[in-house]
Amino acid sequence: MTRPATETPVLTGDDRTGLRWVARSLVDRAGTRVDDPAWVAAARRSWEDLPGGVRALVREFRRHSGPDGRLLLTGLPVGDPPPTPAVTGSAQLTPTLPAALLLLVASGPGDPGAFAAEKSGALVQDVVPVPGEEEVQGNVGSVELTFHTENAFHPHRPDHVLLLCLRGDRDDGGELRTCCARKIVPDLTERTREALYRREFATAAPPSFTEGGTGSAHAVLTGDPEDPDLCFDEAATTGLTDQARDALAELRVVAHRRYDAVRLRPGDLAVVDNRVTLHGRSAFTPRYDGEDRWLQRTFAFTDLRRSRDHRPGDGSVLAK
Ligand SMILES: O=C(O)CCC(=O)C(=O)O
Ligand SMILES: [Fe+2]
Repeated sequence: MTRPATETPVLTGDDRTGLRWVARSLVDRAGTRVDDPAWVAAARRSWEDLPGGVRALVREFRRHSGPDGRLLLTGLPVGDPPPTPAVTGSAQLTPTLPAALLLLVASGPGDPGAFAAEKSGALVQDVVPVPGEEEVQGNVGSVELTFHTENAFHPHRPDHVLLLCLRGDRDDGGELRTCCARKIVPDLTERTREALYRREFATAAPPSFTEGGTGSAHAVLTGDPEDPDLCFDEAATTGLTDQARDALAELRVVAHRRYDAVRLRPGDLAVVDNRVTLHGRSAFTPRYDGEDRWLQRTFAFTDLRRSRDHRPGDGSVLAK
C-alpha cells in the first residue's frame, strides 16, 4: 500500500538554482576521488554557501525530524546518469554532481562517513540490483527489503541515511518505505512498549558487512517514552525471551500498517532520521540492462567525534 508522507517540504526555484550552482562549483574543484579528505572538507565549507531555504529545511530536520522522521527534497540536478551498474560492491569513487549533492547535504546534519566493511568504505555507494543477489536482504537485492535501522547492530550507526535517486524503477516498483517511531509507538500495547525497552534483543550484522558478528544485547526502544529512539532490523533482530519475541511480532505488524512510501524519481533525495525511523523497499524486477533503479547513498554522523576510536587517522571511515 502506498501512502505519501504527511509533509513534503518544497524547495523554491531559487533554492534549486543555488544548490545546482554550489554543487557544480564543488565538482569543478574536485580531485580524482570522492573520498579525498580535501574534497570532503570543501563540501563541508560549501554547505555555508547553500541557499538559506535549503539550509533551513535541513537544519530544522536535524533538530526535529517531524512525524515522519524523513525529509524529501525533490528536483535536485542529477544530470544524465550513465547506465546503471550491476556489480557487487559498486560505489561512486570519482566526483560527480550527485556525489557533490550528497556530500553537501550530509554536511548539514553532520559529517559524511562510511564503514570499511561496506563497499570498501566508499562515502557514496550505489544502491543497485545485482544479478544472482535477488533474494539478499541488503541493497543489492530486489525482493522486498524489510524494515531496518541502518546498521542496527553497530554502536556507531549513522544518524542519517541519505538516498539520492539517479534512476527510478521503470515499472513503478521498488518504493522506498519509511516508518517512524512517532507513528509506531502510539499504536503499541503497553505490554509491548515495556518489553521493547528491555535489553533483551540481539541484532546480527547485515550481509554487506563481510566480517559479520552480532552486537551485544540491546533494547529496541530507548530514551524518553514520549519520543523514543528505535533500533530494529526485521531480518536481523531477534528476541532473547518469549516476551521479547512477542513484542517484536507486534512491532512488525504495526510497522507494516503505519509506514509511508515514496516512489523515488530522478533528482529526489530522501534523508532518513536513522535514530527514530526504519526504512525498507518494496520488491521490483530488475533487467540488468543499464536501465534499472539506481540510488546513491551516503551516511551522515551528527557527532563524528563519538566514533573517533573507530576511525584511524580521524578519517571518514569506521574501520570496525
Ligand atoms: O533501495 C532502497 O530504497 C533502500 C535501500 C537501503 O535500505 C539502503 O541502501 O540502506
Ligand atoms: Fe538501508
